[in-house]
Amino acid sequence: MEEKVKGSYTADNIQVLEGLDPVRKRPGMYIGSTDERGLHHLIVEVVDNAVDEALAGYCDTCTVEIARDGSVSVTDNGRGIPVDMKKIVKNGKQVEVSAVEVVMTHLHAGGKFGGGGYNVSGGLHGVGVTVVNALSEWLDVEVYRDGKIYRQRFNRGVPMRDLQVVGKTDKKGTRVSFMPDADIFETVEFNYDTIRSRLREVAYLNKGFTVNLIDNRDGREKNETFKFDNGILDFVDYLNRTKETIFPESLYIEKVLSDSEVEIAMQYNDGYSENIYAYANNINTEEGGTHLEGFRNALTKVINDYAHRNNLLKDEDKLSGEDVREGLTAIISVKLKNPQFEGQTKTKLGNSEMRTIVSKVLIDGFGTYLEENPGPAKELVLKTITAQRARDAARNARELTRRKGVLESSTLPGKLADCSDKDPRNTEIYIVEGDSAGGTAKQGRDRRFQAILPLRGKILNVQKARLNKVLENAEIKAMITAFGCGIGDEFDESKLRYDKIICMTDADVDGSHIRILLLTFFFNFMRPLIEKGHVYSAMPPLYKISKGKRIEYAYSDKELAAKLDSMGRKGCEVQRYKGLGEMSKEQLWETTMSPEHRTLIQMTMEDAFEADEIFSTLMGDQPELRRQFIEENAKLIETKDLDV
Ligand code: 0RA
Repeated sequence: MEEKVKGSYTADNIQVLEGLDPVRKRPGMYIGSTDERGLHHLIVEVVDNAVDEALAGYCDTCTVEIARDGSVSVTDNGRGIPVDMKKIVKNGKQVEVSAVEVVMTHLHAGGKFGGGGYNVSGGLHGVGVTVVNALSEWLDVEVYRDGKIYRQRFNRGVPMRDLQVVGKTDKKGTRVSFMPDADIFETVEFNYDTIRSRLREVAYLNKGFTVNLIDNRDGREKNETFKFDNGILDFVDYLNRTKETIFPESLYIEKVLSDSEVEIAMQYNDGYSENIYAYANNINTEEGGTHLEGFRNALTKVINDYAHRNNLLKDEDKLSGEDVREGLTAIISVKLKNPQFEGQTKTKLGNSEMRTIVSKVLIDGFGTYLEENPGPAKELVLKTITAQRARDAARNARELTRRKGVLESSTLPGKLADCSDKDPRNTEIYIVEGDSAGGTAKQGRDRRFQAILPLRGKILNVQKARLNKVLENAEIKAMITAFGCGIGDEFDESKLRYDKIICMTDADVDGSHIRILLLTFFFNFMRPLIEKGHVYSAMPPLYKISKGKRIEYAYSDKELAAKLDSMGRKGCEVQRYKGLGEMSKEQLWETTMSPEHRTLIQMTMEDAFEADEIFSTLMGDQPELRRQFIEENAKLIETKDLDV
């Protein structure tokens, strides 16, 4: 290696480039997408390597730092990527390069040399840190190992020179710093909150593991640490923090069975929704899979068995899965050797043995809990029996409504101004607050592809209401008929009449409430709408700034100040919109409805989940709590700048 001088790398470069070329050519195949989601996935890939080290017992801390230049570094105190020399074949010749370089430039080389254990890294797309390297303008890797600091730099996946020893250290671990490649990604600006929520999840899923997040960008300096000694148990308590719970303490079951590790945390609350989150090797298996099936089957069995044995339920009666999951918050986290991920987004666990394993663990752990805690056990069974009765009543009500032709009626609601294009791939529907804004929107829209549905006032708080009440609500009925896709079990995406469902509300507290209520309604009754990315929020501007012929719009006080500065304050006239209804149809089109100029925000499951959680508090009658929530959830509610 010694006689290797700078420049002699050229031949190898071509080889390496070829090796990572597929990644740069089709980034979507490796990280899902090149939008903001894909961008943030880069961080996840590196963090997952640290988690692997933690799972193997070598690492307890990971620090993610956003640098002032917008690059990100991920530091862990694991073993450090191995630095020994490896023989590999390049251009038909055998050469020696460091293991660090092999890991960084060869897809699947990250596959830990030897060693059992469960790996989370390279999980979702099977590639890990190599892909981050391929998709970064530059990447610096530093390894702390055997008392030395090693460093290597890559540009767009190509090593600039061999791995170097650059100093001494008594630390151990790895630091990977990278600048995402702007040629690849639609945006290279990292979002603190997006990173934060994933890191918090990682910390919940790996009890005792410390995750630090530091933002060093100018004006955005921030620093947080996540560490949960009780792991997913803390997660369940967090999810239930605003709710009344049934068990005195949340339940935690942990067991290693047939080489797989199963962790379950659960608690019932007095609400009606079911919130079960299943993970496999730290990956959120959004499409479910065998572990979730095992859990569900076992839950139904355990509760029915207990109820029958204790004469709480007649022999011939049976509680359904839905009944026993009403008000349940649960996290199922499994770790296994060779996870098989299936499904559209590769987030469905396929290993059939997990069905039996999880089922056994739950029957054993939860069965024992019920036997040992007759008080809470009885309360739970009575709750599920109530749920069953209510469900029967709701089913009858639904039958009734259906017969009346409300759900599947072909007559669209009178308030709906439909669009002329009937191809749902091209169309969108604006849900607008109030008749006055609705009127303007109807006049301002492009009627070929934009439909308008005005809502009168606030829609029903669906979380606290049962199905039959929900279906009686006029605003909700109007939405169901307009969308055409049905609700709940009968939801059918192929019948959806619009591609985009856009909530257009005022930029004030009431507007936020309505948006949160809408989101909660979709979350509880039409969840796939959010999961499939059909739901958006349109942001109307708060201010119009005119100077002579020039007109600008600002969406916050901050932006107003910035725009005024850039336009030169003199001679600027500022108009503050109190509501959508105050805008002219031209202004509404120009700022909020024209696909060319508008800012649409896609609503994510994360948004919906937060909305579902916080809205009960928002709609409650405690103004102080309400104010506090609005402040804390400014991102979601976007009213922070508005002195509520
Ligand atoms: C390959 C093998 C081993 C560890 C790693 C890679 C590793 C990669 C990354 C990426 C970020 N942090 C990391 N930490 C470790 C096993 C190490 C050994 O056997 O000594």
